Amino acid sequence: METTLLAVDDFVGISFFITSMALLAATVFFAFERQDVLPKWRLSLTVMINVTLVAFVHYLYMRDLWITSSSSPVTYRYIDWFITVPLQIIEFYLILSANQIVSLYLFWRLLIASIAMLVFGYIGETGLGDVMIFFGLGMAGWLIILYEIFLGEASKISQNLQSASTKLAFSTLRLIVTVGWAIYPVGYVYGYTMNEPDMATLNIIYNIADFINKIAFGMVIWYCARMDSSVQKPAA
Ligand SMILES: *C/C=C(C)/C=C/C=C(C)/C=C/C1=C(C)CCCC1(C)C
Repeated sequence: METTLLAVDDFVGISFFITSMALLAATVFFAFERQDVLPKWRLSLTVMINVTLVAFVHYLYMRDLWITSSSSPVTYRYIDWFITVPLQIIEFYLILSANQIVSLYLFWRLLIASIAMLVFGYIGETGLGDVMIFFGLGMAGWLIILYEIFLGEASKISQNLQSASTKLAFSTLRLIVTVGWAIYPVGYVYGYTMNEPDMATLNIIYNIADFINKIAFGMVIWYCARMDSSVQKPAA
């Protein structure tokens, strides 16, 4: 039956709803917690507040588009990603540079690789270019990021980190960018290489991925910031 409300069996719509509410809760949480950490972590938390807030607003639009028309909100989705993914990638730079001087070239390499990954993904998903060729180009962008954080300059800098909490933040976020981010290309391949493009499954997979990669990513930064801040507080 045609409905403009969330239907009980609309599992894609339900997944949009759950992720949107979780993003709202995460935004409020990070905003309050920001006051209670050492100043050097505050910029990282401010960036996370932006990530979850911008994503929350996009989820309201994506959710409505899906619930009212069952169409895949690909443009809203990519506008969200174009804002939030570079912000998350910048977190690596912020975390490293809170403790030592880091070259600005590293910042630009990470930024450009993440934007390239998304531009190619958008071209592939919207049919502006061949779906598999542009998938491959998008994969190359992600692999450049992985190279940078596992073998390149970012990884070398992280080996010299003195602070245990910063070390933990770097290595856990790196794990999220490897395992958590891998969910997206899996969704893409599943969504577009079936006999019929499967937009319901694609959107459920992307919604789960966004839940993990935005909220857990922020929680890792928050946890490490708190750990650092409580260690350095004078005893009461
Ligand atoms: C908050 C949103 C996040 C963290 C989105 C991340 C998106 C990706 C890691 C997308 C990756 C893709 C590839 C690696 C290949 C091409 C297709 C994409 C864009 C889905």
